[in-house]
Amino acid sequence: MSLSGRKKEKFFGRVLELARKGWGDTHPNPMVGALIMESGEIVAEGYHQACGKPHAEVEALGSLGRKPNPGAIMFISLEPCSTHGKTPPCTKAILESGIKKVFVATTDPNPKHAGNGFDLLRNAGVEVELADEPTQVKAARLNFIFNHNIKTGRPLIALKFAESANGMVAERMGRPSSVTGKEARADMMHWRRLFPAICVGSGTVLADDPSLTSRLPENTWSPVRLLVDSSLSTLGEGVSPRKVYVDQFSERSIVLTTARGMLDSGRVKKAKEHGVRLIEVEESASGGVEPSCLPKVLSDLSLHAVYCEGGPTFARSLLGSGQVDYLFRYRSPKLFEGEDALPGPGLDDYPIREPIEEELGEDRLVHGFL
Ligand code: AOF
Ligand code: ZN
Repeated sequence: MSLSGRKKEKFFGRVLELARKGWGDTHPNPMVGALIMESGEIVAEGYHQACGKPHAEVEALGSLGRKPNPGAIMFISLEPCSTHGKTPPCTKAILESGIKKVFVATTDPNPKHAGNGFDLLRNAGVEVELADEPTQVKAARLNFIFNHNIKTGRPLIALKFAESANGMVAERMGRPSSVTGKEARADMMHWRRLFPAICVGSGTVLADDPSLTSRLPENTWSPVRLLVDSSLSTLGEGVSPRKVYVDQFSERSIVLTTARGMLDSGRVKKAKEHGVRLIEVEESASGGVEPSCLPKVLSDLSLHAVYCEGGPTFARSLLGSGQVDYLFRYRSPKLFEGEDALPGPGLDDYPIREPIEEELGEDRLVHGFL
């Protein structure tokens, strides 16, 4: 049975939708979706729910609950794995199922599998067809965190920044201004849910007392919250307890500080009282936390990616140290033209590679690699 281009597009669209059901839950694994089609109809679906759990292909075969009919076709958003990891190889499951035709959206960049899954299936007589170029690009981009991890062996550091049309962050220093509208803010919540960690500087914790959670209509979730605070100022005397230290997710808050911060016994004691963990890292030449410590801190905590937010000082220090792999740049049509307007980190100096542009209400988002 041959499938029309439109049908293929529809089924590839569906496996990508299924893959996205694992949004934020699969690290360090990729998000993957799979479906089984018989006589032009979808008869089973599955997706990878979490690392250590069955892969999408196995989920789809399991949900069918019987052997696929002769002529059944499988669509998968990623090349099936070919070796034993935490779970058995999907190529084996496909061969045992008797499925003779597989459509795949993109190859697995994991060197253990890249291309091997295709070879193994083809050598066993299974027809394998790769999606067209735009679908391949879309499917690969969905797993930009996994791809970065597997190719570089490093966590992915992303920076989010929202600015006015003339590159300002606030109308006035020390007073948070609303830069973007509700659509952009909802989008940020969605990205917060993808990343296993979020990171801000002490200035933001002091000025805004943010919760740094992902508040979505279906639930509120908290990434690991990394708070960069060289002198533990957020735990200072007279500072009322910040939300990140006392809310229901406080055990997910970790402060990155310096030897100087650790010398302040009163502040260290306060951290202990809140049950908040402190990690001592290197001090930069300017007396802050050295931004280049971030990849190691993340790796030590088994965090594969971080979503950095916060003010222009923090953003500038991260960008300046060359630590940012991926940028989310939100721009509002507003102009903050007053004399007191607070300038952003000068993002025009950081061109975005492979940009994706989105319209969010009145605002625009461009995101991509640096
Ligand atoms: C697939 N389908 O749903 C996923 C795949 O340790 P394991 O057994 O979970 O294997 C993890 C690797 O398998 C991961 O690094 C990636 O290359 C691939 N992920 N492959 O066929 C899936 N999640
Ligand atoms: Zn697999």
